[in-house]
Amino acid sequence: MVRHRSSSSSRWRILHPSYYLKRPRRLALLAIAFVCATFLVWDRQTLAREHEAEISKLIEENAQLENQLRDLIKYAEESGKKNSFPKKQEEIVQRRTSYNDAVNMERQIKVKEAMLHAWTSYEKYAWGYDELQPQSRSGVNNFGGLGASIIDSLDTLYIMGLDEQFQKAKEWVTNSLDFNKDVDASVFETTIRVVGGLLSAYDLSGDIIFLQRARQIGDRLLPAWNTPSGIPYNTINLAHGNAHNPGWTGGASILADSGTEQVEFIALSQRTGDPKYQEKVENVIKKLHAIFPDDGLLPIYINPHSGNAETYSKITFGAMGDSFYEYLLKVWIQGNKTDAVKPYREMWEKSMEGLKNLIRKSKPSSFTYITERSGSALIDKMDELACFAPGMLALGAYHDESEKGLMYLSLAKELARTCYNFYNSTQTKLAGENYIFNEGEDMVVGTSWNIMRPETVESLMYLWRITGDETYREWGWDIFQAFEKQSRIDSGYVGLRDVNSGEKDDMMQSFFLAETLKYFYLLFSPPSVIPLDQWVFNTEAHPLKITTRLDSMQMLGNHQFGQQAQEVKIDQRLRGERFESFNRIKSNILERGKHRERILGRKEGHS
Ligand code: DMJ
Repeated sequence: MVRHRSSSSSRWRILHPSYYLKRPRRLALLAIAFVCATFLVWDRQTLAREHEAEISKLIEENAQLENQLRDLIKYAEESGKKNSFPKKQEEIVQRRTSYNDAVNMERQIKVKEAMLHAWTSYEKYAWGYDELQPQSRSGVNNFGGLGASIIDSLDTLYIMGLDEQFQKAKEWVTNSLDFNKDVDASVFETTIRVVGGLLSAYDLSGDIIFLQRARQIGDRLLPAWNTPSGIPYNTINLAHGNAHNPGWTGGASILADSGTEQVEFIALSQRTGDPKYQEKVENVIKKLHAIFPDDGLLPIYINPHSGNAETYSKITFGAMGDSFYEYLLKVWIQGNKTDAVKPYREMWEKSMEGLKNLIRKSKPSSFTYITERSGSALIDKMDELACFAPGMLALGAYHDESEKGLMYLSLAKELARTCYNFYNSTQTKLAGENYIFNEGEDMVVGTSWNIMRPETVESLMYLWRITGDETYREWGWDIFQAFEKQSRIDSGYVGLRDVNSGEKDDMMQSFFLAETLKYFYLLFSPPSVIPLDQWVFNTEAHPLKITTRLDSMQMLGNHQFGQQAQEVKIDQRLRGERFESFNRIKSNILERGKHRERILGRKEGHS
């Protein structure tokens, strides 16, 4: 025991300074060991620093190479312009964006954060209502009390990967959504927001509850088409099914309100196997085809009894006309461009010929704009709503590899420049509701409010995807920043009463979440996120899968074997297709996430 204690105390002696003072050689050895260790650590740090410098040099070189590659692609595009059709250009964009694109990734994240802010504000102050009034921090029902903001947001949440929020919205749709409302609802608004939103959620997630719900509301809307001509009444009581037109139209049906249900109701038939929805809405187009003028431009009022156009009413690509023209093109795309849907494309092309006659140039800056027509007189006024047209033209070009397609694309580019200037020319950098074109002063704001509409951003998204020109993304970023500056408040996003004074209103429109923020997000995403050759967006920006179209007879045949069986069959087919494309989208998003982490990791390493 004694021996043990003494050996252990002798071991600890080496830690005492007096031990070394008595042994100078050991002290010297210790000093040398200390110097060597310090040198080693210092050397490793130097190595790490050199390594970092090398990495940043490599990143720089990589960026230079990317620039060179972009120039080369641009050069190839320029030199092959005559034969380079939009589709090929989208492939170029695809390749290009697979390279490091940190700026757009950061922008995409900012947009996602904006969506989260809008959504959580709605969740906190207006859950279950149609829309949020951010200043009063309360909800309001403008669309029959169907929770329009929730349904309009489903696909945006899904695409942005906001899974928790999507699940909560789905639970609400499953357990709380009630269509049995004794209120007059707009057939058009309910179709594009609710039917469209639910079908898109179904196509994206594959969850049958969304299809069931879409079918329930579709059934409640159907009586609106029971008119002598088949042109629908635009308002319907959701509980009782009695339909009529609003008093202010003088009994007429509105062109856009009657010709913008085709994409949704055709999709509903295709997915349920029940032809009744598609028959009602296609009959409308047949009736309009019968009165279609040579220039393809219809007045905004149609008589639901005679089926004739009210020729006293104006012709416009803005309010009340707009999406009728959009759907002629989109039904053709949705139907896989087959013979069954060819008449839609033909009608659309006719309308585009008519559109050319409405085109004028401003003075002095030569901005291309779309006039309105009353009788034979052209009115030099353009709605911001008409800024969907550049996107529509570009989409038409994307699906038409001919000289005509290039003409559409070139008109689209000119109009997009005008629409961007609607934003860029105001004090707040947000566009007014419409513009008057006066000789000598280009454009001046007419109606001065901005309700955070999506049309310009929508067109920028199409144009960027189809041409690969980064200018469209830069313009979009300018507009996004203006919304952040002018419209964002603690409790959501609001519109402006006046785009020059910046005075705010008290409304967060559901289309801000459905469309404006979704199109911003897609503008900064690679084109593989909801690719244009596989999806078609309804007019409320709800993407629907392009599927091989069954005609009514095929559906009826299938129907006899049992509606439920057909639903399951179609559901399985769609699920297969969805799986395939969503696996692609998901892996793309995952890849981008990893890429971003790597970049951020590098950045942190540098600071
Ligand atoms: C949306 O409801 C749709 O885009 C519709 O086609 C036009 N109006 C709003 C957005 O501005």
